[in-house]
Amino acid sequence: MKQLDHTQLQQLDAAHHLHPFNDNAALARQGTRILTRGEGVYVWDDQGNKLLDAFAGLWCVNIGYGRRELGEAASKQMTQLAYYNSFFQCTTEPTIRLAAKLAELTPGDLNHVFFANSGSEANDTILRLVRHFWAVQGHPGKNIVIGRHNGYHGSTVAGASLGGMKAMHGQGGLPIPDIHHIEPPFWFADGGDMEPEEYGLVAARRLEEKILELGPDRVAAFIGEPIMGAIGVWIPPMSYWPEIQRICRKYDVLLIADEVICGFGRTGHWFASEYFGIQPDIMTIAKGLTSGYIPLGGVMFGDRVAHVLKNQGGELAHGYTYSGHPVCAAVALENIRILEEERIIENCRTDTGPYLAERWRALGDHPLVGEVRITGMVGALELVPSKPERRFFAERGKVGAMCRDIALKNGLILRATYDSMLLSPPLVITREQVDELVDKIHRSLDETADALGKGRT
Ligand code: PXG
Repeated sequence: MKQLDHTQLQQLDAAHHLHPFNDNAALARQGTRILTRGEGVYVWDDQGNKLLDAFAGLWCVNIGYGRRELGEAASKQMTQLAYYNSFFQCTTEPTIRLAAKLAELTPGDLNHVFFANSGSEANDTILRLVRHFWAVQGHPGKNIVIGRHNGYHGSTVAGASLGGMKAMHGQGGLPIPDIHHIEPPFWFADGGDMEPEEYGLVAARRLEEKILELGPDRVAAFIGEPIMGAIGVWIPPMSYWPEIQRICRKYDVLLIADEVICGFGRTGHWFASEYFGIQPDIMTIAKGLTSGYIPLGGVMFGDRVAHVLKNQGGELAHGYTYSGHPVCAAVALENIRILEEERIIENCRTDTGPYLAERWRALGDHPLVGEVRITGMVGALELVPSKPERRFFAERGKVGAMCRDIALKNGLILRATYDSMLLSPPLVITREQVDELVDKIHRSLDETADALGKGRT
């Protein structure tokens, strides 16, 4: 292969590659960053910069970069049987083993999996199959799914429709019919004078109002991220999810937890549903399932839904060429083995997570930080114009982008949504690396404050 230097690669990228979630014209002018290697919590770019990835790629590299075992598992399976489908009365051993393992790991009676290749696809599967679930039982009109404004459930037609991102709805004529949205729980902006726990109940009861408005015989399911990730790590009060569950049960509405970000340890528990004390009927999984080493997503179904789909639905007219891909399944099994044997999630819950939380919370003293949010290893800092008011900057997103760029210059990858600085490091981060991360963000906050002419700590 011909050698290409940095500039040549950037030029080819600008000429031929449309990047997701980017202003592609601006990116082409600026030139994309080219990552070359990863080890633990660090990645390197082709300019030799070493960066602490406080975002685990895109919320997914839970076991950290550079684990040879996953490459070896993929290589072994590719050599033995690179592909076979799960259509036509067939499947493969890793696929079966993974299905059984997921049934064991996920809470309650989520004992059945349908494999997809991403979180978006998994949510497309859910939209079709929950409607099918009600239709085959004689309720074709019970087909509305309720999501939340500012929720994120992926970029496909169903995923983006279930999500509540206005900018996404604006591209492609979404949402599709029979999807409705309620306001999400975000105490910082919406809680007023209420205590967070009281506010959690108020926010959850918006679901009841919406169900009654639409009619319980029309509402098939409610979908939500246990913690809303992409919009800015909005962590609901503990009162929220149990109340949502109570309402779903009362009106026989299926409860769908989209655990694409939260699943596989992000909160210090295998699944956030356990942390919040709920038992969903359906769960979306992806990202941490393979720690991002290979694409894989899936839908976990509880016994009730799965039994109807199996016994009353006839042929399931749904599936992807790569549903249950043996190489992806082999990598997922190896990823789960590492998570279990190295007690990564347990360690995060009992040691490194609490340490990170303590150091992260201390950043709340900074004059720019109006709210600190964190659970396990997912968190955010809400940057504000003036404390202690809970108010956004007039021009939203400018300061967040500034802080993100300064952090990058300081060797730290952070994501900004508007002016929320988001945290989601690999779960294997050590205490020393937590110190490095927090020191770097502290310095970046100071430099951002300097640039804005504000005080520093
Ligand atoms: N559900 C949730 C909760 C997600 O966070 C998806 C579904 C879709 O998964 P796939 O694998 O199809 O991407 C996601 C993905 C961001 C960002 O800007 C977040 C995601 C994807 C892209 C960008 O934070 N999450």
